[in-house]
Amino acid sequence: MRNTTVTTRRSFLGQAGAGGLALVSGSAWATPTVELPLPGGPRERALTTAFPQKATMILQRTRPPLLETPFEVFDRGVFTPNDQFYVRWHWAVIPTEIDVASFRLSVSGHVDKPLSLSLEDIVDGMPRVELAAVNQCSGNSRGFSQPSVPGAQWANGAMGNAKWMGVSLKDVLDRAGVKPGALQVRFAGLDQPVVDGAPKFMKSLSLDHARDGEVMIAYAMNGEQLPLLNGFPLRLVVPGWYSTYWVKMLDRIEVLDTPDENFWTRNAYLIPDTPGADMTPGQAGVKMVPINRMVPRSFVTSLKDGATLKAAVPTVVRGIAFGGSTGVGAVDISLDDGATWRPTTLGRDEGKYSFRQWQTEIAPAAGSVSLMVRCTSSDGLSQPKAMNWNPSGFMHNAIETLHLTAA
Ligand SMILES: Nc1nc2c(c(=O)[nH]1)N[C@H]1C(S)=C(S)[C@@H](COP(=O)(O)O)O[C@H]1N2
Ligand SMILES: [Mo]
Repeated sequence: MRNTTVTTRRSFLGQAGAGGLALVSGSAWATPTVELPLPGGPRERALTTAFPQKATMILQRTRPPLLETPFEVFDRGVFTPNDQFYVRWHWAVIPTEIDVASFRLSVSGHVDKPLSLSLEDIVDGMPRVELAAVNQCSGNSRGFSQPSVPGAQWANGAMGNAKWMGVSLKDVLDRAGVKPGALQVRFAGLDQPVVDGAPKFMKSLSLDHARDGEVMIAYAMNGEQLPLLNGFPLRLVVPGWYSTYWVKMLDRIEVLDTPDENFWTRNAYLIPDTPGADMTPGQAGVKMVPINRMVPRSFVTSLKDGATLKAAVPTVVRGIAFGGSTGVGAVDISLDDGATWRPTTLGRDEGKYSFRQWQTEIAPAAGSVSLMVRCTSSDGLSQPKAMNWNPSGFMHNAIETLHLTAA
């Protein structure tokens, strides 16, 4: 047994000994609010501290929980603290307690040797890997869709960056021995639908993707166990891909020799097969494909929209960016509605799938100022000026503009 807090069996046992966690604590709902102006939505949202292992979060929905990260958290550093990392579940039947001694991860299907792995087998018996990666919901920023679309009305806080620690999915699949003819690998967790017959949440990856050596089964984030609501004790991490594939409370891996026909892989999480997943509302005959790689994004974190700054005096502006499925090549800003752009200084590189901080100074003359920020990935992909639209509000990544006053 290794002697670290993160990985010893004792620390997992400690969690089980907590006696179970109510998903919502009894504390009062009368909470402060945060301004979250979305087109057509209420201007304000409730803040909550009622969820286990979570500090202040924006309450989008209680059951199943949808909790958004307050945006100012992203100004504090490139790693999003576990206790303010966003939360999203599809079904409300989520275990509130995991018995870490009896928990098993099964690997079955088209393999030579089906496996049933204990947490000890995984944590202490396999090579450890570590990787920083952004976890972003496909529908992050959906609340800005115009016309509006159904689904969680997220602003920009359905994303977070963590240093994930675990084992490589490839190592686990190699132990089981994938048989020739295998096509896909399907993942499922301990959560269950609320009504009989409703489709259990499951997602699949192609076999090649599952074996790329980067997809991992994580048991820790930012040096601690996963919070229950972020998938304790194990979750899939699919670097560079939207979080719908990052199955939480992972307890079942199936190797398939036929394409996965389950609802969540086949029918849900589809995007138009067009540049930027963009289409016109009501447009017919658009080919839909499963959502996959993320696209570049960047944000100002040190100033809020509507802020006033001193005219003609240098003000430091900083924020975060990510390249999507590859690294950040450059982050540029514009003070003239995108006519000209100038580079910012990038912060420390924590790896190509991580948030990266950027910083620069501006000293605008008195008057109103619009500040635009644009990330270009290391593959040369840039954020678009106009927001895309599709029926699920997926893959928003338009250039952000802050309206400021210099006085
Ligand atoms: N088991 C399970 N895993 C899941 C989901 C779920 O409903 N059940 N939702 C997925 C979606 S759509 C998102 S956006 C992420 C959210 O991860 P987080 O709650 O850790 O931020 O979990 C993914 N993994
Ligand atoms: Mo999501």
